[in-house]
Amino acid sequence: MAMFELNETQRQLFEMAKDFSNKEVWPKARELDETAKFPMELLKKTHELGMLNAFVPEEVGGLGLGTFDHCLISEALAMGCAGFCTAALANDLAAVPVILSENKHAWKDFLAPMVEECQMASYCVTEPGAGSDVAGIKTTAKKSGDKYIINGSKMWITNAKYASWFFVLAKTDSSKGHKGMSGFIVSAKTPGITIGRKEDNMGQRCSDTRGVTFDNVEVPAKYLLGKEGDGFKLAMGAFDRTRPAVAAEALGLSQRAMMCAIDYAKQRQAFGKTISENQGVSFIIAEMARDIEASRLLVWKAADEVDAGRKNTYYASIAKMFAADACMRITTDAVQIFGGYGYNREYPVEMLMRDAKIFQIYEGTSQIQRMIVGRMLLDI
Ligand code: CS8
Ligand code: FAD
Repeated sequence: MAMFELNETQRQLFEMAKDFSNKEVWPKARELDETAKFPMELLKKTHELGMLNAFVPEEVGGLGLGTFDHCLISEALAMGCAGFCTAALANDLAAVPVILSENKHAWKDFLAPMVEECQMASYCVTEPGAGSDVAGIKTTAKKSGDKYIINGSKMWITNAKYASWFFVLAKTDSSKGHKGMSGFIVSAKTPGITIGRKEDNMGQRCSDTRGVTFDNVEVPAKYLLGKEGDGFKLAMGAFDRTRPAVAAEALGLSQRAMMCAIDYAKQRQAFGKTISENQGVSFIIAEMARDIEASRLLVWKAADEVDAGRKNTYYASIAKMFAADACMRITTDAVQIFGGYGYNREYPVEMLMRDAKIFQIYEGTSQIQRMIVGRMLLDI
C-alpha cells in the first residue's frame, strides 16, 4: 500500500464503518453511557456487516483481515461509542494469541463459530495482584493426564459475562518465570468458572468488565496454545496487533471530540462574535487536528509494519502512547471549549473525556509503553 493513501477497498471499508457509526452508534452513545447496558444489538449489527471478528482466518471461514484494515474499523467505530468499540476489540484481543498459536483444534472449535454467529470472547491475563507486570501472575495450570487443571483469579476482564470462551494465561511451571507460562483456550461453559459483578467504571460504561475465577477448571490438553512455555510470548504478540487498534480507537474518539468542539465553537456567541473567531480558541482546535493527524500516521505505520511481517513492538507502543495521551488532551480541551456546558451531562464532551481516560491504562499503561520504547532505545 502507499503509506499515505488508502486503496479503494480500504476506503470503502472505512466509509461503510463510519456511516454505520455515525448513523447507528453515535445517536445511542449517551443512552449507553447512562444505562451502562452492554451493546449487544449494535454488536450483532456490526457482525452482520462483517466488521466483528474480522481477524478470524480465511481457513476457518473468516475474513482474515490484517491489522491495518482492522485499525480503520476501530477508528470508525470509536467515533460512535468507545465503550462499544472496546467490546468489539476485546474479541480480537482474545483471538490473536489463538491465531498466532496455529492451534487448528482451537481455530475450528472456537474461532469458526464466531463467523457464523455474533459470539464474544475475553482475554484473561490481568489479575488482582498483577497488571503491568504480566510475569507476576499467579494462576496455575497443572497437567493431569490429557487435561490441564486451572486455578486462579483474573481481574478487569472485558466481555467476561458475554464471552463464549476465554484466552487464559497461566503458569505451568512456577520455577521458570515468564518461560513457565502457557496459554489456553477455555470454554465459558466449563464447570468451576465464576464470573464476578460488573465493575462500575468511570467511562466506556457500556463495556462489560468483571473478575473471573477459575476453580479446578478442566481444560483438554488439545486446547493448550502452542507448547508449554509459549504463553507469555503469545500474550505479548497479541499486543503487537491490538495496540495499534487501541490507538486507532483513541484516534476515533479524538476525532469525535474535535467535531463536537468545532460545531460548538462556530455557534457559541461571546463578546458579540462566535468563540471560534478568537485566535485563542482556534489554536486549541488546530492543536487537536495536529495530534489527530499525527496519531493516524503512527497507527498506520504500526499496523503496516506488522502486516508486512516485521516486528512492530516499538511502533505499536509509540502509536498507543501517543494516541492515548493525545485523546486525553483533546477531550479535556473539548470540555474547555464548551465552557460550563462542557462540564454538564447534557452535552456529550464530558462523556468523551471520561471515555478517553482508560486508553492511558488498559492494553499497557502510558508508562509501560514508554518503558518498552525506552528499553529498546537504551538497551536496558
Ligand atoms: O509485561 C509486559 C507488558 O506488556 N505489560 C503490560 C501489560 C498489558 O499491556 N496488559 C494489558 C492486558 S489486556 C487489556 O488491558 C485489555 S483492554 C480491553 C480490550 C481493549 C481492546 C483491545 C512487559 C512490561 C512489556 C514485559 O516485561 P518483562 O516481564 O520485563 O518481560 P521482557 O523481559 O520484556 O520479555 C520477556 C520475554 O518476552 C518476550 N517478548 C516481550 N515482548 C514481546 C512481544 N512479542 C513477542 N515476544 C515478546 N511483543 C521477550 O523477547 C522476552 O523473551 P526472551 O526469549 O525471554 O528473551
Ligand atoms: P499497576 O500495574 O498496579 O500500575 C499502577 C500504576 O503504576 C500505573 O500508573 C502504572 O503505569 C505504574 N507502573 C507500574 N509499573 C511501572 C513501571 N515499571 N514503570 C513506571 N510506572 C509503572 N486486562 C486483561 O487481561 N483483559 C482485559 O480484557 C482487560 N480489560 C480491562 C478493562 C478495563 C476497563 C480496565 C480498567 C482494565 C482492563 N484490563 C484488562 C487490565 C489492564 O490491562 C490493567 O489495569 C493495566 O495493565 C494496568 O495494570 P494495574 O491496573 O494492575 O496497574
